[in-house]
Amino acid sequence: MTKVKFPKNFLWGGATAANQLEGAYLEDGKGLSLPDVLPGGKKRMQVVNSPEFDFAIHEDKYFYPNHIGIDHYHHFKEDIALFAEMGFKCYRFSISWPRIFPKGDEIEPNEAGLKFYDAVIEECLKNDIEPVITISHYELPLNLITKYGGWKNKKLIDFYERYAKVVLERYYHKVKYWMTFNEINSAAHFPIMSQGLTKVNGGDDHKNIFQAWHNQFVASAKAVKIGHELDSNLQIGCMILYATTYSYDSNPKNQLATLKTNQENNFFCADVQVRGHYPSYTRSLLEKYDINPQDLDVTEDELTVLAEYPVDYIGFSYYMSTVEEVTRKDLKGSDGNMIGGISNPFLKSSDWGWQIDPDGLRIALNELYDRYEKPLFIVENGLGAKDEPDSNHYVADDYRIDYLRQHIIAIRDALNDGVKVMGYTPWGCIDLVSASTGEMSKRYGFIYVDEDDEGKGTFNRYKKKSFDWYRQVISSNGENLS
Ligand code: BGP
Repeated sequence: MTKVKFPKNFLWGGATAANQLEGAYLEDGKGLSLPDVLPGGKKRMQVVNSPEFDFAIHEDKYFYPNHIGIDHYHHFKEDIALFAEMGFKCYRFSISWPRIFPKGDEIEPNEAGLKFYDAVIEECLKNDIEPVITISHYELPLNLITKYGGWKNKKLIDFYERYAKVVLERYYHKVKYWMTFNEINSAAHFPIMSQGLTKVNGGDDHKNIFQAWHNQFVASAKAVKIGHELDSNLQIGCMILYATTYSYDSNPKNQLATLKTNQENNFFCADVQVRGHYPSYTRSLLEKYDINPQDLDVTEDELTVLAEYPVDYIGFSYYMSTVEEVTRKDLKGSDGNMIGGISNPFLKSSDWGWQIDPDGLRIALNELYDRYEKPLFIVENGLGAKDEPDSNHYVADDYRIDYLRQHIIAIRDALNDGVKVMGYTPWGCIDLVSASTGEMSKRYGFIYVDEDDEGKGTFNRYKKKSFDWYRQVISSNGENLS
């Protein structure tokens, strides 16, 4: 049998998020967002999880890297031209909610914010790049947290619906691919980024997390409704963080724990958003956290909306796999993308301790496609690494090329398994601020940005070795990976 190749219309590209690259945090009427109050540095999440965290800016104590990002707000034409030079078929970016609704609860949008995205989209189209938009990527207007308490408050459904309607109506005739919430499931262990919840405002109580999820599911379904009413061809997906999870051994206790962990961490949100109803195991999941279903505010009308407007495809991020072990206490733990786990003796880790596992991507693709039989879109993948530019600012990032090559081979093998994959957009196609640590030195890009962890540098852009490599991957439609 001949091997399956990448389909002709495969969406090769790259991915970013507004808060991590735009900067210009108060320009043209933008309001403050959650990432604007997240300090930079490895202790970022410790600060956010401390009982003293107050959602305010303390410039005397901290540096706030998202205020400047990589100044893409003023460099977007140059950046998109570089993406075009690599041959991008698509570019995944997010719209900053507080650029459009600075406080989140206004009636009228901020026209200057919309004008910026008019220009970004125009620039993509001019370069034959298909825009892929995330409506909400870890960027709640701060006011929706400080005044309303984040996503546990049902009022956010209406605010999100208004925002989604504005951007969908403005861009539906130019943008076909959308995602409603970035990594909606990450709240399982880390509700600050997607739900605006941390210890000080109820993030340590799982009842709030489940209520917030429900509100987000309803908001997401309403966005699908709006989009499909504008144009039934729009493709509106969910977006989940997927960490392939292995049982440490054949001990049935570990196997069972792995199954339960998969349900909670990887599948729960997608089950609701793809199938349009809560999965049967919701009962035991709520029981695990001592939540009485009656205490959640869920109406019949909302359940109808969920059933009527499931998503069209599954977008997901994949960086690493993890291991589950529940019977022993002596095993070494591992870092990871929000989810840690046990260290896997068969895998190497990145500089930040994320376990590198291309086979895990093939497994993820098979698991997701078997379960949902809907197209999959790998909208984040990549290696966060320390780059050392030479005196000409050139980075020979063979380690990144190797990581991406192995993952692209895994996608090709999954296509051969029968999985339908729409596209692949490696994360941080241009270096940007890390979400978890706020560091610039955790770089993913094909393009080096001269800027350090304190926001100092020329902000000049330089092509890395991986830039030419990826251009050749795209031009050969995934055939030439050497
Ligand atoms: C995902 C987020 C991104 C991104 C990426 C890499 O979880 O959707 O926003 O940042 O992870 O993570 P980090 O930036 O922490 O290395």
